[in-house]
Parts: sequence; C-alpha cells; structure tokens
Amino acid sequence: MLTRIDHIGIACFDLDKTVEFYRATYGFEVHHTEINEEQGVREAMLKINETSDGGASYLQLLEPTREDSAVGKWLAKNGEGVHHIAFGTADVDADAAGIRGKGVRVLYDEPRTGSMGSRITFLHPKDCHGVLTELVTSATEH
Ligand code: CMX
Ligand code: CO
Repeated sequence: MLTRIDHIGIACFDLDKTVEFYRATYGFEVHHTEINEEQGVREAMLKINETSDGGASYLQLLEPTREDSAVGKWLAKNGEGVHHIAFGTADVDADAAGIRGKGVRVLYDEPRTGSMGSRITFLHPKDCHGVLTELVTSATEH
C-alpha cells in the first residue's frame, strides 16, 4: 500500500547552487547527500516532514553525473524542473507487482538501490499521464 509522498525529484544543473536556493529561500537543510552511479546522479535529500506511516517526505535534488543518464538526458531536453514523484510503501515488491498487473510498465524486474539504502523502482511516464513515478521502500522499512 502506498502511504506517503516519499519525495519529489527535481533535476538541476548545479546541485550546490540549488541546495543553497532551498536553504536561503525556505530554510530547508540538507538531510543526506550521496552519489548513485547506477542512476547517474549526485543528489541531496532535504527532509520536509515526518509522515504518519513512520517515514518522511523529502525533496530530492538531482544533478547528473553523466550526460547519457536519465536526468542528464531529461535536463538537456527540458531544462531544470520537477523530474519525478515518488510514493512510499512498506513493500515495493508487492506494490510494483500489483501495478504491473494493471498494465502499467514497471521499469525494473527487481527494485534497485536508491537514496539512503532504500529499494526503488519506476513506472513509465507514458503509462502514468506524463508523470515519471517512483516507488520507494526506505531502509528502515525493509
Ligand atoms: N517525466 C515525464 N516524461 C518523461 C520523463 C520524465 N522524467 N523522462 C522521459 N520522459 C518522456 C520523454 O519526454 C519522451 O516522450 P516523447 O517520446 O513524447 O518525447 C519519452 O518519455 C521517452 O523519453 P527519452 O528522452 O527517449 O528517454 P528514455 O526513454 O531513454 O528514458 C525513462 C525515459 C523514463 C525510461 C528513463 O528516464 C528512466 O529509466 N527513468 C528511471 C530512472 C531515473 O529517472 N533515475 C534518476 C532518478 C534516481 C532517483 O530518483 O533516485
Ligand atoms: Co527519486
């Protein structure tokens, strides 16, 4: 069951400048940073609030590490902006299987590693009314 908005993924050209914008404008502080080579991103997670399912909601600021990555290609085409949304679930495997059964393309056969040791998969934006949609089970949930 999807129980929270886990994060909103925002693509940017310069992670440090974008982090500074969110700090100076809204007072949001960096909770975590990492490089995910498989996804081709350098990222910062800004925690917005805790959620009633025991998780939290974040902004995920994403800078590509290479031009041919998902975020690199998207930035070249669209410029900066909202890249994806992510719903949180205690069981990404079960939710991905259920959604696949409804005819929506799930991009990975097995969930991969996302931020902070989470397990993630994606739904194809063309099957989701133009929204690239991620499903996340956080490290504390799995
Ligand atoms: N949101 C909405 N539509 C998108 C999109 C996005 N983020 N990315 C691509 N599309 C659309 C394109 O506009 C294009 O549409 P048109 O054919 O109408 O022009 C279509 O999807 C195909 O796009 P593409 O540029 O040819 O890109 P690919 O098919 O190679 O890849 C996708 C698209 C979704 C399969 C790829 O981006 C992907 O695998 N994404 C999942 C992984 C990811 O995004 N990782 C980064 C985030 C990591 C994290 O959150 O931790
Ligand atoms: Co994400």
